[in-house]
Amino acid sequence: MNKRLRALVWLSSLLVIAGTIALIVVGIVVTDDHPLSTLSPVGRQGRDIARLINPIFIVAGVVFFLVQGAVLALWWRYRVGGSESGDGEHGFYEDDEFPDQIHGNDRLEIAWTIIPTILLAVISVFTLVALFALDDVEASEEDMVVTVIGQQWWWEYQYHLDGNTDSPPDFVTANELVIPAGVDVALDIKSRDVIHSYWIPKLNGKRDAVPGRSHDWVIQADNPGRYRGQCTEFCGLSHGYMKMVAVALTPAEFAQWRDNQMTAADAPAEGTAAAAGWDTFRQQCASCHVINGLTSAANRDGPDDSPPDGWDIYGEFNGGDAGPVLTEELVAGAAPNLTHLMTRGTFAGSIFDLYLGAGDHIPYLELANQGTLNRGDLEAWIYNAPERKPADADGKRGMRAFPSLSPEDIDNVVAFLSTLD
Ligand code: HEC
Ligand SMILES: [Cu+2]
Repeated sequence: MNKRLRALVWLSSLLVIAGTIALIVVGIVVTDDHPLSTLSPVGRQGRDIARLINPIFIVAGVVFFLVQGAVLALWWRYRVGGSESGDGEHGFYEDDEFPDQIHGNDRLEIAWTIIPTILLAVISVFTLVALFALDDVEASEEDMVVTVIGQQWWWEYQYHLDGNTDSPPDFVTANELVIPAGVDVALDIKSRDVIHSYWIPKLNGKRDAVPGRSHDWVIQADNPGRYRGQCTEFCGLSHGYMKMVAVALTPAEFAQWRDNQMTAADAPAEGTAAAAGWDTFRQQCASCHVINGLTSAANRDGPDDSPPDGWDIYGEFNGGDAGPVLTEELVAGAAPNLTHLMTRGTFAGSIFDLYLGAGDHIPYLELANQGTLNRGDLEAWIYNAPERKPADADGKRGMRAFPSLSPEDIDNVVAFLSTLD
């Protein structure tokens, strides 16, 4: 073997070893409080998953090092030393020399068939047990159910406090799923357009949102906190910007949040900037956005109680027996309900913070009072949303741009939105 080739072999082996070590180090660093890490679960279901994958990872790691070790050992033992250093006794061979060749080894072959079979059989038993446990999503009849609806490219949540998903929801919100800590919360996952997948890695595995179907899921968070998520089924242009947050509150805080969500908005006092903003909103925005008490889904331009054909007052398309009807026209169909916009920490598929530097420092229920509004991103969004988050060019997805709004109009609209807490 010539010198250059030998150097190459050395180099690539070193790279493999260094790469493996780097991966492990990165893995360890990343698992330490990474917002989207499934390796640091904080809920019952997340823990069940971690309890399954951690031992498998260790077994796989042992197998990896045994196999790689054997490869390296054999390579070392039978390397060709070349005439300059070869002595024939320490695994060195001359260039044209070969070790004794053998063909077949029954014991070895049976062993390396049976051992992996046993390993895989054991793993599959534990996997099935975990899968069945995760699938056990029976909620009792009266328990709250949240219908989660994916659409390009944000999430809607419809809260059914009595657990009855056949009746209209008690209230509707977007992107931030607020739940009480410490209890199982039943989700009913749907889609208004294409397939999405709901995933809050610290709380549970992912569940697909499939048009025309309804998938049960359940999540639980041990402690209050904000846990990030991401749509994990490629769903078109802005898939990467389709994020969400699960917010767990203490049961008392949750009750407070829930009661507030059920209140309707009031029209701003006459003569204020907010009133001027409401005027603009009524003309430009109410065709898509619902604000309970001020607009309805029906109201495609001004307060009105009767929804247009095929729509219910919650902005749900019901022209059909059940579920969404997919036509070319079917648009993701709805826009976020903005009644309590200011109580959320993020907006637009949770890609922007609604408050500057709020992080976890401001208690969730105090965001609207104590937070400093992220005006820059909010105003830029209202002025030209597609520039911040690409939407389909056909105008049937996402929010359109409003190039005709003057800076003053936008200030007024933001003043109006600021009243929505
Ligand atoms: C054509 C329908 C449509 C119109 C008209 C419209 N929006 Fe939107 N808006 C949307 C959709 C859809 C989203 C969600 C987009 C996303 O996150 O990708 C959205 C998102 C938003 C959000 C973020 C809400 C959240 O919780 O994430 C705000 C704020 C908003 N719009 C304000 C406005 C204002 C103000 C106007 C009027 C100037 C307006 N919208 C007009 C469709 C519309
Ligand atoms: Cu998606």
